[in-house]
Amino acid sequence: MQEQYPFDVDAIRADFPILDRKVGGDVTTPGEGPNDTQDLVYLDNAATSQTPDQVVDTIADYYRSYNSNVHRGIHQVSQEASVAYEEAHDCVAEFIGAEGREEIVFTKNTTEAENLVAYAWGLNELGPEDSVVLTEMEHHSSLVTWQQIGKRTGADVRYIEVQEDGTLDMDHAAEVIDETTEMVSVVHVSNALGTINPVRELADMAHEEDAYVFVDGAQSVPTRPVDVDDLGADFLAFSGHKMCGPTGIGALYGREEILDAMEPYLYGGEMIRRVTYEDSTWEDLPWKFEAGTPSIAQGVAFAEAIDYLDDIGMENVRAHEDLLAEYAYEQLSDLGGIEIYGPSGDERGGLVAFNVEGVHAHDLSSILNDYGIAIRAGDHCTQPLHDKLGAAASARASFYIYNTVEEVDALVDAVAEAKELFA
Ligand code: C6P
Repeated sequence: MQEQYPFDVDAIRADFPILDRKVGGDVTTPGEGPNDTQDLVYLDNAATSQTPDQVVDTIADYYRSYNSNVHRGIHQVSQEASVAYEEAHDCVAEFIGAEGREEIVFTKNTTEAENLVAYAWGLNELGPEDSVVLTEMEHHSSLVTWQQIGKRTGADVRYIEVQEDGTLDMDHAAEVIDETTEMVSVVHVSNALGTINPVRELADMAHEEDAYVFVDGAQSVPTRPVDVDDLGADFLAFSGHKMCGPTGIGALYGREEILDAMEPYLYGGEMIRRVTYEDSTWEDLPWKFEAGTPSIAQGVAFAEAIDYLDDIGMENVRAHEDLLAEYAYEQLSDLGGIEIYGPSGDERGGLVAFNVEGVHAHDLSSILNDYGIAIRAGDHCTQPLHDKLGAAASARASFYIYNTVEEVDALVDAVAEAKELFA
């Protein structure tokens, strides 16, 4: 099967020792399950991807060799940590086509990046005469955040409708984005529907009205080439843990002149230039937005994860995602009695959310767990969208660089068994 892949998947798998472990469906101390006999089939990558040895080694090397606080010490070890941490910003900038490190703020994750802009920009700039436009498929990290900022500022929060086929109603977008709109916040690839949204088209509409565009890249940056200029993004947020990096680190891209004009989000050490008892001034970008001791090891390892993906090539990552998602879509459709959410073909990213007639998604996930197959079941932090779909929950398989066609077959076989069981 290897020849059908855009890169050597066996070689990639060798970098992820966790993929060799066995599981048995029990909740136990890690590695001590009494029934751990099944191969782990990890299809929960949209929640968190696995971490290659290269990234794990980078974290260990940091703690073993140059662990120190950044931007504070004159001593050599602190200088080494500072250089590595700063260069990690350059690496992220280059990966998404930003101008430089000034435009990259390290955050805890996508959620924190969304909150940073909502608080530092939204609370200061929005009022009752303004509107913020989201889509009905936004993740809670954007939806709840702007909803609450709307309540506090009086700004109207509007939603572009999702159509039957899981794509956005662009006529409706043209209606709701108007002269009152100050921000359009859109998820690039939906974590629930898999839909790849026409961000550039939405950005052009937004910019026509002098509104900013915030792109939630949590599912797109890990899985395809993303360039902020091509997208027309003023802001872009993503998380390291969904792209071979560690947890606790993510990035906010912001256009330099916008970040420059924004108030800080968190106050404290690291982000100031001069402090008196009466007042304070702020450090240069991006440090103005990175108060306190940052996640240094995670930041350095984030850059290593990006190097790892760059070596594979993001076009190849996308091709691999497409191959597995299309195959899974076809095979699950062929089973019958399965509702698959979101569009098929070109407009879908590398995940498939579905429900089996008569089987609750949690039951399905639990049965798959007995076969060693890890998927996600729930509302995927998109409750209003699930209300609209008329489903309390859905099952979701999501793929990454180390997944194989055989693993999709294992998923489909286990879903077929579950169908039989509940028939
Ligand atoms: N989605 C999923 O299983 P954080 O948790 O901050 O790293 O990412 C938040 C987030 C924002 N936007 C989108 C589109 C996302 O998919 C996520 C995370 C996970 O789908 C956890 S709910």
